[in-house]
Amino acid sequence: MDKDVRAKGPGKCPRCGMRLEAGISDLLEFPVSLKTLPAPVRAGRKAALQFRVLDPKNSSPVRDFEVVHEKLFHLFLVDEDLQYFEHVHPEARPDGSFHLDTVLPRPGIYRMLCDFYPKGGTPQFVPKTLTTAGYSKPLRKPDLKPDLARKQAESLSVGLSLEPANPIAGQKTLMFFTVDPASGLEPLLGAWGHLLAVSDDRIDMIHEHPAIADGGPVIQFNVIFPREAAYRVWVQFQRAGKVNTVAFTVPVAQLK
Ligand SMILES: [Cu+2]
Repeated sequence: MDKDVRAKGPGKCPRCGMRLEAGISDLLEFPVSLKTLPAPVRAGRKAALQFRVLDPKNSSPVRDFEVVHEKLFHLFLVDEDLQYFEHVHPEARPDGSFHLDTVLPRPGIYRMLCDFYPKGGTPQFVPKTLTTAGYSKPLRKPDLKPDLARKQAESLSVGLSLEPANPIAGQKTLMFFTVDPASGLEPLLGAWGHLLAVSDDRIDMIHEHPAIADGGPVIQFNVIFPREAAYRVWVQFQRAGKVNTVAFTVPVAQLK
């Protein structure tokens, strides 16, 4: 039986000929192994990162992935201070692994969010951690001050208002981003925007797409911040062929 074979309607499996059964994929976590060259990675030098997704049932490498937002694998990379941010797409190799050549700018502990959808599984968001060579300082929290001020990026500026104004952990926060100018706004990787929220202790990493957007100036994301923390929130919008990335800091309180 080929568990990874999917069809929209009834029929036979193209591989083994068995009748297809209706079903819902089990919610399973797919582990990701990360190898680097060199190991460990040295800050400021070229490094190659190799990601391999493993089948949780038999630990064999997964080779088939669904395309999500035009890519097979999205990777978000942030540093300890939550100042450095990358949203990149490691290249797929025939053996199912994904490769990225990068330079991590400074020594430290980097957090990554691997976002992919194994065929026959469910969408996966797997965080990984990488420490640069020789770095031994204890884990620390960056000192993040609330920052909701309008930001200027390459081809537009971005404002942010929140509802409720003081977000509560575990409850839905509506985030209204207002872009100026809005003319020439374009979808970026199949969405009107991309959002990554990371808690100041770097435990929570949330990747969201707009709940409401139509190419106009207001782009609404609905986010549930899981815990009381300061969250660094990056958003990306494309206008006139340019990708704009800006960051805000949103304090999230406990329900009183
Ligand atoms: Cu996205």
